[in-house]
Amino acid sequence: MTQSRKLFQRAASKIPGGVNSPVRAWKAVGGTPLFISRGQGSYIFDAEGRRYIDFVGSWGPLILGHAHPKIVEVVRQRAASGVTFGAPTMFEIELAETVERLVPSIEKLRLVSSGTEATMSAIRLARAYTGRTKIVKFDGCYHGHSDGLLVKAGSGVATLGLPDSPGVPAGFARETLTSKYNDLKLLQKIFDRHGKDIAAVIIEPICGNMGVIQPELGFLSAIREITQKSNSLLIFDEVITGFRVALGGAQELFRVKPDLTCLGKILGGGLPLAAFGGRSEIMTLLAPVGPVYQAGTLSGNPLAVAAGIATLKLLRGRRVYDELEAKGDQLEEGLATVLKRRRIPATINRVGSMMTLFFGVDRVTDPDDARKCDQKQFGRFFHGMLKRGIYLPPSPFEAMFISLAHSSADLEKTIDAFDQWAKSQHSVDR
Ligand code: KE4
Repeated sequence: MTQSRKLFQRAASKIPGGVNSPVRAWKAVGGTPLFISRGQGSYIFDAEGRRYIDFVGSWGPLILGHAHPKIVEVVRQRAASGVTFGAPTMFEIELAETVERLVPSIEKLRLVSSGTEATMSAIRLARAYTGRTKIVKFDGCYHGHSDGLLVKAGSGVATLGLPDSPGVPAGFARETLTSKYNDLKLLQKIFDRHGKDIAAVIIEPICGNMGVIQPELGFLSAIREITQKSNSLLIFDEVITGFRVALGGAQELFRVKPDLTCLGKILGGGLPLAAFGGRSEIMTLLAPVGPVYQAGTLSGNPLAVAAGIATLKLLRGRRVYDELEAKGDQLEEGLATVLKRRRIPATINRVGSMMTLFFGVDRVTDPDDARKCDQKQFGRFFHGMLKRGIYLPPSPFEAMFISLAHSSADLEKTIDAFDQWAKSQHSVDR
């Protein structure tokens, strides 16, 4: 029995499902999840010491790869002077000033410890600012697990096939209206009906939680107009896309300015850090200035902030996003060539260094398309690649992430492993 299997059994006796986050249990692909002992650059090592090229990157934070020497150094240094004080530190100011420079729509921000906290708090703020209660989200988008947002969520919930989660009071779900990604007509209908009660629309500007789904041309700017017209706020959940698809996130790429933005993952360089921010007149409603309560023991934690500052500094390096685009292009090109050569029906959606391969479908522009993908084939793909030393997200509804640590040779090895798996498929099919 492998070490991971032994550890998984032990874990399951103390931790529900043996994991601290559902998607890690591999329910969507079957098998026993690997227990990871360490990471280095583009690699992770399992409990037996086996090495894999890692395309999960802890679900997005590790754009620099694992154990980047500069990140390890600043965290080590900062830890030696104390890990948390529950009091303001100058480091939080430095990070806030950096983020506000990189994401101009953010005039003020508040640091929290998870993306869930960031979106939950941004929604409370939007409701307080507008005096309205309804929120619009999009089927397939996932914004963390706060009650009001677990309504047709994507990510773990979609992977587990639970359109809503038990335990969410009906009253909460009633306040959340669900629209469809890339469907402006439906959104307009929702606003025609409820416009005056809608506090905010929250959206992943590039969906990463149904696999990668790009907004169609004009979709985001049209939402901006619709919300402006109805005096509702627009919240961009850039927990994945922030600093991933551009230094200024998806709002820089698509030139659409939201009222509030949620950030996370890369912001903390892999440590627990997230943020929500936006227009000053909205943010100053937050306690202790205004009446909207929001708090957190470890918010702005010095270690996480140190890692975040160091990460953003490295991402401001020359041509970083050209490099990430080139890596993404190399991998997409290589996989697409294999799909063609081996005549495997599939489509690839990619934005920069985030990408998803959907089997059995030739176009994915919304979650309904995504759900039609061949999930069984994805499971075979996942395990076939794992066997060949490639560690992919264990769900067809997640994004693969490429980091600056992935070398061209890593990507060629990945393409080659894919070709070998694809060839083996035909012998199986025959
Ligand atoms: P956290 O609470 O997990 O830090 O962030 C929630 C969140 C918010 N917004 C977006 C767009 C997100 O993608 C997430 C979390 N993403 C998932 C996977 N896509 C994290 C992995 C997990 O749940 O274990």
